[in-house]
Amino acid sequence: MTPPVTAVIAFGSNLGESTDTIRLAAERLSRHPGIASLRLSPLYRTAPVGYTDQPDFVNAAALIETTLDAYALLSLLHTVEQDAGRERSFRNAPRTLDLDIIDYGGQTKDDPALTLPHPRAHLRAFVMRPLADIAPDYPLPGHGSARDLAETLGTDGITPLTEAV
Ligand code: PH2
Ligand code: MG
Ligand code: MG
Repeated sequence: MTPPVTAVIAFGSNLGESTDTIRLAAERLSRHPGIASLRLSPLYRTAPVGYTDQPDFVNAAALIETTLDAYALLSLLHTVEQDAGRERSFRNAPRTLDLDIIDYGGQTKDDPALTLPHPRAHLRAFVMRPLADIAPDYPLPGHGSARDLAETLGTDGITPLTEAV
C-alpha cells in the first residue's frame, strides 16, 4: 500500500466484444479495494498502429486514484487481461484486452518489466486523445500535457465510439 497516487491506464481490444470487454474491465478495476476512483474516457474505434494486418481496435483511457504500488497495479492489470482471455502469441498480436500503465504518479522508471511513463504513449493518438478528453492538463513526464500531445498527434485513424459511462 502507498498513499493514493494518480495514474493513467490505457485500454485496447481488437478481438471479441471489444466494447463490452473494456467496460467490464473498467468496472472490475473500479471495484478493486486498491483503486479508490476510476474515470473512464469515451471509447474510440482506431486503426491498428505498428502491426497493421489486424482488425481495428477499440481504445480508451482511465484516470485512477490507487493505493497499489506500481508493480501491484501491473499485476492486477495482467490478471484482468488473463481473465478476459488474453493469449500472448507474438508482439502486437490481436488481443481481447490490453491494459497498459501509461503513467504512475509522474514517476520515471527504466525497468524492462515496467517502463514509466509508457515509452510510446506520447506517440499514440489512441492513448492521448481519450486521455485529453478526461484530463486535458494531465502532464506526461517529459512530454507535456495530454491536450498538447493529442493536438499534435491529430485524429487520423481514430473515431469516437461512445460517450463516457
Ligand atoms: N496497441 C498496440 C499496437 N497497436 N494500435 C491501436 N490502434 N490500438 C492499440 O491499442 C494498439 C495498436 C500494442 O499494445
Ligand atoms: Mg499496449
Ligand atoms: Mg500491454
